[in-house]
Amino acid sequence: MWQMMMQNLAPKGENGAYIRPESQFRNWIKRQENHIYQPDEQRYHLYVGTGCPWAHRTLVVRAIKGLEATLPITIVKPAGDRGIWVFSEIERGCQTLPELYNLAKPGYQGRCTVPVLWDNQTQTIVNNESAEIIIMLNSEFNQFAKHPELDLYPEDLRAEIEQWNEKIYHTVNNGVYRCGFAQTQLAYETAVGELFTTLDEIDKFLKTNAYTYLCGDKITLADVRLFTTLLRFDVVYYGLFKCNLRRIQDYENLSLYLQNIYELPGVAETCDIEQIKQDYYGNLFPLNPGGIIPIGPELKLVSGK
Ligand SMILES: N[C@@H](CCC(=O)N[C@@H](CS)C(=O)NCC(=O)O)C(=O)O
Repeated sequence: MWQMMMQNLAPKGENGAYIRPESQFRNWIKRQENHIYQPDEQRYHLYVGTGCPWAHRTLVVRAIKGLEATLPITIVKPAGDRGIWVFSEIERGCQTLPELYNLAKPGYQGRCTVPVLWDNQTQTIVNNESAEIIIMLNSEFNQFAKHPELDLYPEDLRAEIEQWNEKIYHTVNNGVYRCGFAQTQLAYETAVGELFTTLDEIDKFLKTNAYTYLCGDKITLADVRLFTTLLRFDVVYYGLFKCNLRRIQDYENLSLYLQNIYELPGVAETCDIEQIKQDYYGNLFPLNPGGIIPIGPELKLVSGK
């Protein structure tokens, strides 16, 4: 029974390793003549879930670029018993996120994930891949942003940023899910090994280079992507996903790094530790059938809401 439930929650390959499905809406908002999706004030809408680290990336970039007035958001809630995201109030005639996906693409069969970048004008989903949404939010809305000067993806650092992204996506962002959703001992041990190899490496790297961020003294999209996973690490992944070789608190440099990003203006407001715990522990039934939410740990570094 556990295997049946896990298969529904987390598709796996032959060796029991978790395989994340590809996001399916991949259009781009561009400042370009005759392009269908032009940036504009309040033309687009962002759907996010508080627990979700991928959606959280978009909230962090929205906050540090100062795009709150330009891009309104709706927070969806997990309906644990059904394994889907639902709205607190009817939204565009829909009660659930799958209904919204169906509005965008009737008969849609894929996973109905957050974040969702919705276009009010054409009434469809522009993009549901966080890695791409944050690139658009960084560069395409500068005429409306409070901080247009802040470039999180500068040309001269792109190769370096992408190098970090590739490693961190596989071993850390998706790595924690590969630990938590593994369906064999070997798949789990492989994922844990890779996860902590990267964390050890980054901790050492920050120290050796006396860097505040992954690419030096300026925050980039690589940091945003790492941040949302690190924030959840000690409270959720360490326990629920069995990523328990070390905590982020045990890493001198990584914990300082996490704290520095948390303290950037606007970022703490996007972090709701209690809700994160609730969303994960309360809704991933096969991993925590009783739905009991642990009260700890006491966080030394991050005093979330
Ligand atoms: N690659 C996607 C992944 C998004 C994702 O997996 N979101 C999860 C929440 S953490 C979700 O909505 N899952 C619902 C489902 O798979 O049915 C992205 O980065 O945007």
